[in-house]
Amino acid sequence: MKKIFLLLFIVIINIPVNGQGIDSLQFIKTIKVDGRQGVAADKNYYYVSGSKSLYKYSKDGVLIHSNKKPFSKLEKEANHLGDIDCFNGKIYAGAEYFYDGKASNIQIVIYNAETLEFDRYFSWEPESGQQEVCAVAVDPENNLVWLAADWINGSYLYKYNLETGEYEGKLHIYPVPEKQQGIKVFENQMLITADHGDAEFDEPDHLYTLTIEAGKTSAQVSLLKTFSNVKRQGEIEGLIIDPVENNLIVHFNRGMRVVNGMPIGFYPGYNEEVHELYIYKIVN
Ligand SMILES: [Ca+2]
Ligand SMILES: [Ca+2]
Repeated sequence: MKKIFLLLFIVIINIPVNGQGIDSLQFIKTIKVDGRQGVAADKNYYYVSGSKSLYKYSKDGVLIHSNKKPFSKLEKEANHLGDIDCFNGKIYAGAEYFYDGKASNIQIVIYNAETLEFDRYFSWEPESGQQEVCAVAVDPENNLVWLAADWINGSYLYKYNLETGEYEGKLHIYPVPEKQQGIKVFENQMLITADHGDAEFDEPDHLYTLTIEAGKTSAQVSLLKTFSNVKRQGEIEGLIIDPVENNLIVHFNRGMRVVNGMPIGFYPGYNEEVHELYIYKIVN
């Protein structure tokens, strides 16, 4: 009897909790936006990042405000923004100076969500081994800001103190989603978008998840969603959870042919790249 009880106990504590916050997603609508990199949200607004711009939208898609010079007040030169997050009236962005296939000046740049103006920044720790930045996610529960890297080596997520900006270590993730583009902390999960579906062959992109556990140096990644039903396969980018509506919002680009990372024109029926937010209801 004792043995059976022990066995049962082991089985129960080993049930994987990956994806526990999201059982399924119901598509609601899309909203067309400017900016091809990422998305954030607060109570009243959506925020979208372009490579060199920030936009603020009402939740029905009306442009409220933009900042077309997000690097003008930086101490350390940057020329690229990735996916963004929003916390406590601030927009957190991963920025870098990208030139000739190499990134430098990796930094977490913090903007005022009301004005989209520069507020302050945290510099990256080069000893971490991080070689570029594609996304940032705020994790108030663990007092962290997480950085993701996709281009050279996506094996780790990097942790910085939310208050001081001090580097606090990295999390080894496996198997590694290829071409990571966005991250978001939701409950005790880290959600990761990966642009590894090749639009040339109509392949879908994916959403992954892992469980954040304090003190663990590694985490197993699980598939959460395959985006088969988008208007046209393209590039998945950043993501966010709407804190009021409990919606998942995923940013996609479509229409531009991108081969080996280089734009080479448009697919039939397109004369510009379309940037959209896909909005899904989270069903627990
Ligand atoms: Ca985001
Ligand atoms: Ca893709």
